[in-house]
Amino acid sequence: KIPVQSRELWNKHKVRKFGTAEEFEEKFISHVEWTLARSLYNCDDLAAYQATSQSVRDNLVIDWNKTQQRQTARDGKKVYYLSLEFLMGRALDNALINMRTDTSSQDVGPTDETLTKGNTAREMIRNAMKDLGFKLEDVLEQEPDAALGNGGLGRLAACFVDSLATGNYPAWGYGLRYQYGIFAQKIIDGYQVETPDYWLNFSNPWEIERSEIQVPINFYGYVHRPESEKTTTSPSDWIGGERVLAMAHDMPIPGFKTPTVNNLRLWSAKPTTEFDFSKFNNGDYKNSVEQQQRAESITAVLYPNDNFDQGKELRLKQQYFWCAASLHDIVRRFKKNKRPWSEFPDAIAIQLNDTHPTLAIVELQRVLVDLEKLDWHKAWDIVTKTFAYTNHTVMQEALEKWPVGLLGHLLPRHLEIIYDINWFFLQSVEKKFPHDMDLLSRVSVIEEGSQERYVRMAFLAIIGSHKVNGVAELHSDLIKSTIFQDFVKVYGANKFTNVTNGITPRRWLKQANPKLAELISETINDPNDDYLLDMSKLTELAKYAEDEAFQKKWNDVKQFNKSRLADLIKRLNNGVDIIDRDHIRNTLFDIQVKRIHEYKRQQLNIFGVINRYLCMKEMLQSGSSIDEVAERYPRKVSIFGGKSAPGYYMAKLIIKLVNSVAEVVNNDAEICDLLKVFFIPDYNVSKAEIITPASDLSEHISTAGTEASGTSNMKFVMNGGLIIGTVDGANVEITREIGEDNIFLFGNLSENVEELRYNHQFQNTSLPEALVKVLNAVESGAFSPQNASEFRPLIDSIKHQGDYYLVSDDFDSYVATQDLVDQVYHKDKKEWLKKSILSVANVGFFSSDRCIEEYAETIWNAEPVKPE
Ligand code: GPU
Repeated sequence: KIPVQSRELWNKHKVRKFGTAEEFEEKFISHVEWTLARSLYNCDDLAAYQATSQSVRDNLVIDWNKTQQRQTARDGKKVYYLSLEFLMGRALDNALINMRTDTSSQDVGPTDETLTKGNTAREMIRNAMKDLGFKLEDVLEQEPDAALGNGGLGRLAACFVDSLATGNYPAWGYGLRYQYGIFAQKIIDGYQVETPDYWLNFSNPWEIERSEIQVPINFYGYVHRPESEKTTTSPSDWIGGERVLAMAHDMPIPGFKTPTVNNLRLWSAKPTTEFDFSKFNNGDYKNSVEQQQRAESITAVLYPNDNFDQGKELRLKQQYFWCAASLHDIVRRFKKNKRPWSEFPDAIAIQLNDTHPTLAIVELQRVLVDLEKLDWHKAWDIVTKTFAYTNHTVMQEALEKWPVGLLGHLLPRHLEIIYDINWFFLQSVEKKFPHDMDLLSRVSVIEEGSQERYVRMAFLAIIGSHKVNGVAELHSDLIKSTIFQDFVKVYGANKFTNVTNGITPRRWLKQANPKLAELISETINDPNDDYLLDMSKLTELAKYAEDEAFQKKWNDVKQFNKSRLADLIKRLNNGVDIIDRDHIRNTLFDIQVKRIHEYKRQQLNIFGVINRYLCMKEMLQSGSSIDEVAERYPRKVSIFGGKSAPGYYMAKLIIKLVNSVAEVVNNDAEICDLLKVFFIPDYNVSKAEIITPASDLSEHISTAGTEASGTSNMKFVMNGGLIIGTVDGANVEITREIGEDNIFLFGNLSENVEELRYNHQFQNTSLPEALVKVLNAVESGAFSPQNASEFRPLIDSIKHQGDYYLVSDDFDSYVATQDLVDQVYHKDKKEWLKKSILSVANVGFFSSDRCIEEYAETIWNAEPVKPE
């Protein structure tokens, strides 16, 4: 504590944010000299990126400190978002956009008042950088993505922390600081090759290492119960066997147009400083040191699976390490206020992003019972009022379950607690539904298999939470009628709710699509971009949907973005330009970028492309002119991108097929560049920022009932792209919001999926003619002349293995809908542009700000802490 008489001196030297270009320049240069120990003579783009980031970070840290003080003083309910993945992407441009504040009472930092009219903090820095000899765009390119996530689930967490800060919620994210994020994808000879993601190679200016915050975490060992304590529900001692330290790294999360800067705390594993002297004395110094170094492996790498549970011990270790460290932190902060334990759920809400943090439920129960000596039932009441759980999938292979043996070995005390939680739960079920043994075994946290018993993490998460939510309406209905049906019976339907996903318009509109953002703010007369906080303002655009002058401007923006993507593709294609720039306005950019998964059906897309190609060739063979072909199959570029899990054979084969088709189609002179195919390697957040604004059409074509929500569908719509999609996930609500005239829906509905699958298994279903031709071409080696059988497994899955994802059932309707897309795009541009404008006008619902407000009101009961 600083003595009162010293405080005056502190205040005299109070740190200040930069507010003007000149102040920024001064900061920048001092960081070049002092932080980087460089100078005018050796400051390259990378150094400029680092000095800029350090300068911006200085501003953020001032607000970060004030925010934390304010939130502590106000003592409102705090929200903790636990996620094993935060797919943040780059931070600098986002910080520049969010930096401007509205409050003129802030004596420092760029505000609407200190900036020239219509200017932004980003513009100010751009100009300053130019004066310093740099181009902002080139400097921004230096930043590696923070790629601590696989796909939608991780990106959702990133959008959420942005909206939490923007909405001034006292909220922290908790995650892991992986040394390697999701692997970098290289495409070699058409195959995916994984290489490590060295994102921390150069120092990371966006993290603040809190070396003073180190939490000891135990694994293994055994449980000791004092003689006086007879049962497992009474306080017990867990004598841990292995100990590592969790060290905190904080990332400041700035809100948009608010001085609120929240915290994302990521843990990394370090060896303890306790030394094993017995080993040392045995002369086993080297071994002892090596064992300690292994601690670091816990946070070495992100598991690269999406929608799939692999069940590896190290993954379970990661989960406990992270849950235990985060809870320790949360409990420590709560205890400072000396409030009674019963008020814990009034002070704290913890949201579980999928089942990955389910052990936090067990850990809090352990802390309360074993360490704080609370009565079991009082403790459990606190636990269940604190947690809420978000489910992101209904697919069996993605639902986490851990072998009892493995869990009990790693966490012996936790397994006891899980058994007790289950025992009390089953007792309550038995009371409500006497003698229903089937029900008891169906809802038990323990799955009794013939071989091994498993802990079902989703069931544990439901039992330990007061709310369970799905991520889109259809999905939230589906979890109630399928995987969690029995729990609806046990708890009633009110425990289950829906919060439809959202995305942050700051990154996905303003940052990714500056031209569109500019056109919007100019058109709706909103020079300070307030629409980014209140997306209902976008409905103003509807007035101009058929305005020809406006349509032209709208289209010009799209063409600009398409050129930007074409440049990227050229660069990724070793400088070879496959897109004819003279015809770019009449070339439909058809994009599917997301993780490669059979359920997402990239195979349906590429089969559609092959069909188109075969039809074009057929026309030519039967004597049609190229103009006639172009009339029927107008210009199109089919763009794919996405990573496959390294061990996912079928997904990798799909990638190879796309690349093989590209090779043939792109080099077929006969079709005169009317069709092009490209696979964008290493799809990530920063590439998505270029790709998304450039789409005319994007594909969201999962088998109905399999995609919980999807979020890239929202991003594409927000950028004026139209969608071809199935009646699945958030596509349903997108249709409702933007109107069914403005989306191209096709395919079977989720209620028919079961029957269709049954038919494939037990009926002789025939394949559509067009699909047969496609499969025959693939089988003949048309795209793999050296190895005709290469794609056999893909064909077999449809022809002989029950076509689980119903590619054949949706094929004809997919192709017909693609024909309709061509019709509108090429024959009725005005209609197309109208659809595009109306889509953006009505996309407001899908802002993650709305989504966070719903969580706050219906699940957390938390309120914003507004800055004065
Ligand atoms: N999702 Br489960 C992932 O990205 N990874 C996962 O392991 C699981 C779900 C996705 C869903 O597939 C997607 O539909 C949803 O939009 C997203 O989570 C966010 O809720």
